[in-house]
Amino acid sequence: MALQRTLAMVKPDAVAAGKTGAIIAMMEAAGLKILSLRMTKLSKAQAEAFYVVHRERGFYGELCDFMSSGPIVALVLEGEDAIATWRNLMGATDSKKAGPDTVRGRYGTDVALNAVHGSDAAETSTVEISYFFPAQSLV
Ligand code: FUP
Repeated sequence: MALQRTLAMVKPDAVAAGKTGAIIAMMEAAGLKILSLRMTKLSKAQAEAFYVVHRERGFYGELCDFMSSGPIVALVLEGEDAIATWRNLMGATDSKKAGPDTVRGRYGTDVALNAVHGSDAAETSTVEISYFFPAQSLV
């Protein structure tokens, strides 16, 4: 067990559907502590930069169009094994395969419109958090 931080995002589909509050309630119920949060709208260029590791994938263009299609809510979550805790709570990438008690199972539509994002490793979480939150903004 290790105290970790992770970047979480409520994606444009879930923000537009009015599920931000319900999703944040799931985070808190899982014991994840919110260190910071903010709503913003990514430009296409910002979405492309955030997902640059996927630039060779066939879905990259659609992913970046979707992620810049409306407001998102970015959060820094902290807790014991926060990265795995949040990813388990998110559920499978394809919302259709996600468990019924997961965020994607409840609020996602498919593999593209999947409601939430979470960092996948400690190294990426540091980079992803700094993308949205300057160090001094973390409570
Ligand atoms: P995850 O870590 O579960 O968010 O999934 P990935 O890092 O593999 O993918 C990042 C995002 O790319 C997903 F959230 C949605 C999008 N994606 C697709 O649109 N189609 C795919 O086949 C795979 C991923």
